Amino acid sequence: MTDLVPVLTDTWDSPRSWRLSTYEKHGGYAGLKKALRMSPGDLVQAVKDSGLRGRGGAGFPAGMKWGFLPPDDGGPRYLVVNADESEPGTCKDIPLMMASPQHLIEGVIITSYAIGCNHAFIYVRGEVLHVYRRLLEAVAEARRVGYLGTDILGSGFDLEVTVHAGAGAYICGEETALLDSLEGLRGQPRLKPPFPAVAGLYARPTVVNNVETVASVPGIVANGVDWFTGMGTEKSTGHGLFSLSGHVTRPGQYEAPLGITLRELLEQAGGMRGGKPLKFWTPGGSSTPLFTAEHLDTPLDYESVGAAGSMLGTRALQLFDDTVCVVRAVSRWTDFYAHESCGKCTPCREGTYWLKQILHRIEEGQGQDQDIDLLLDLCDNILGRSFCALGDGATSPITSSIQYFREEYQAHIDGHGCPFDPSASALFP
Ligand code: L3W
Ligand code: SF4
Repeated sequence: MTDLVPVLTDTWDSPRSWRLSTYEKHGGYAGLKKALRMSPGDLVQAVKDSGLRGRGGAGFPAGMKWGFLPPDDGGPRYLVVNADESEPGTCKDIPLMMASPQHLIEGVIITSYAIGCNHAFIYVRGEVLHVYRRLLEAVAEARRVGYLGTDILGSGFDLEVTVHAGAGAYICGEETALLDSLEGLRGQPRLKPPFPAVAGLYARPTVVNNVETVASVPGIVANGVDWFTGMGTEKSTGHGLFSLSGHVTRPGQYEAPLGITLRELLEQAGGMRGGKPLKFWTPGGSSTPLFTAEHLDTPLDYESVGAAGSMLGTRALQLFDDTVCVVRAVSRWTDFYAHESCGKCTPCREGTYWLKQILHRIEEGQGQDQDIDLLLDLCDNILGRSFCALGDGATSPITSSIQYFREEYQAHIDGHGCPFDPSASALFP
């Protein structure tokens, strides 16, 4: 049995957990004090050695990304924290910023020091004004005691942090669309390369990292690389937030070493709600191919989930019992992708709209015999041909649900409508 490891979540149950004083009482800012005695190069090397991988979905090694920055040319370089959490089911960064914003702020200061940045940005999803306000307050608290501003703790290092609220578009979580949005442009992905590490915000070298990635840095510095690599697996090291939602007895955040299984997490979360059987689930939000009950023992690390045909993504585990119609669930997600498609490229702009129309007609009992293959053909023409990951992600729930539940699609077509009782499930009514 793998135990939970409260690292980022260690203060969440404390009264006024978001206060700097609470964070410091639990050992907060020990990492920064240690980091400022190290050289920036040694810090980058420590994060490389820790194996910390990006917690925003792609799992790219964080230290390697930092190491991609070109040598200092005297001009500015930036850290941009991607706090635009919007992936369906993904709900880890927002609770983290609400419950313990200083974890993130300390991570921002250490990361900025390591990469030579004097102005960092936190780009927060537009709809979550409460998070925006909490971060503004946390930045002000950190500044009051000298963790931000000029000559931080007498080190000679200066840092300003700007918290920026977006306007509420899923595409602005794509790192280059986020940068365009931050520059005041319409948020649409840029062609890569150049990657942000080379030409990012205002065309300057920029590290874009997810909230949880940056918040994991203080622990690595304070406790050491061996502490971090002692958790997880050889290639998926450390701890991570697993967000359980849907038909589960105790939904919420479960912080555990990477490589834990859903079966083990479910034991902590009181099992499936009402003891009903698990029908399907997402390992990392709706952009990752669905899993079924046969994957309950798949270790939730990048390699094992990949080998089983999906992606670890954001570890947003959405669980659905057998009252849920998979066509309806997939159709709802497809509505989301069609709505959020930024319109820049044809396969995604047109394709997601077509997918949505076909799924709606299947749901409404007007599906045609060739529709299942038509969906697969459309997905085949979107996957790998879209400009960014949004188009690819839109195909994942469709192709995987047809792989596991083709007969359920066929039943909608043969029976001229949905065979499920929509009132039986509280989800996707
Ligand atoms: C410099 C190179 N940098 C790669 C950097 C790149 C980026 C990172 C990962 O998609 C995934 C997507 C969604 N020189 C580099 C380099 N980089 N090669 O590494 O890049 P990439 O292209 O692998 O992924 P991405 O575009 O960042 C993110 C998946 O996440 N996802 C979405 C989650 C949504 C949220 C949310 O709402 N918060 O996280 C869920 O699974 O499908 O595969 O920084 O610059 N040679
Ligand atoms: Fe925009 Fe979709 Fe193309 Fe991405 S894949 S650039 S979201 S239209």
